[in-house]
Amino acid sequence: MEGQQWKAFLAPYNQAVEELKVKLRGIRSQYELEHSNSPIEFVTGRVKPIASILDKAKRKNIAMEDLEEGLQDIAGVRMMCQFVDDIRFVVNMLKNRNDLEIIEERDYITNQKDSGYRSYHLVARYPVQTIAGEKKLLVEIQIRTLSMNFWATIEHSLNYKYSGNIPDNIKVRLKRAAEAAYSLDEEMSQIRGEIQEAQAIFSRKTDKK
Ligand code: 0O2
Repeated sequence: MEGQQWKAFLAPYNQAVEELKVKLRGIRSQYELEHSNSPIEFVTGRVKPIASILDKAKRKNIAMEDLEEGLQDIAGVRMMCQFVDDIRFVVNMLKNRNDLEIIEERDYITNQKDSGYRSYHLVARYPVQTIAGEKKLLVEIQIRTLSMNFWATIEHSLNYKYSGNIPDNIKVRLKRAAEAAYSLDEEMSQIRGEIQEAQAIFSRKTDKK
């Protein structure tokens, strides 16, 4: 594909990511309006860079004409939660939306990856309206706690730095860090009630200012 063709190919994916960021951030604002604790802490999104699309297509043996169906994460949205239990809640909320059709789920929380990676992945079909009509695209939504996100972000950059071959001594550290991240989630879940009460008081206070 040439530069202009890539631009045209990626445009609806950009639109999907931008739309979903607004819509999913809206959930948090609605909770804030009602003064209740939001199950979502923050939302990010990105369109996969062309170089990563090409790398992944090569690695998975996907032909260029099959990219739309073969690569499920060209459009990616990430939703961060404070507590592990919020993830299940957010997943159900997404399943009940009528602007998304969930077609696949990957639970890397129950089934942690060997690397130590934990996160809940949903693949959805999402319709964008273009001047040529409606286009249904695949988007990947990753839902994780702040602690899972911290670990994954760092591991991702180390993987990049070492081109996928992280030295063994660092791998061991990362495994330990993954266990620590897991414990952090466990500990926070134990005092969830306390934390949420404190946050509710704090948000009422800052509202008055
Ligand atoms: P990026 O830069 O995040 O876009 P595969 O890529 O073969 O492992 P598949 O079938 O595409 O997997 O789907 P999966 O596993 O649901 O999603 C892959 C994405 O999940 C990755 O995207 C990462 O975002 C995240 N992920 C999966 N495993 C790991 C891991 O061990 N560590 C980290 N940090 N992230 C992980 P990409 O394409 O790798 O890159």
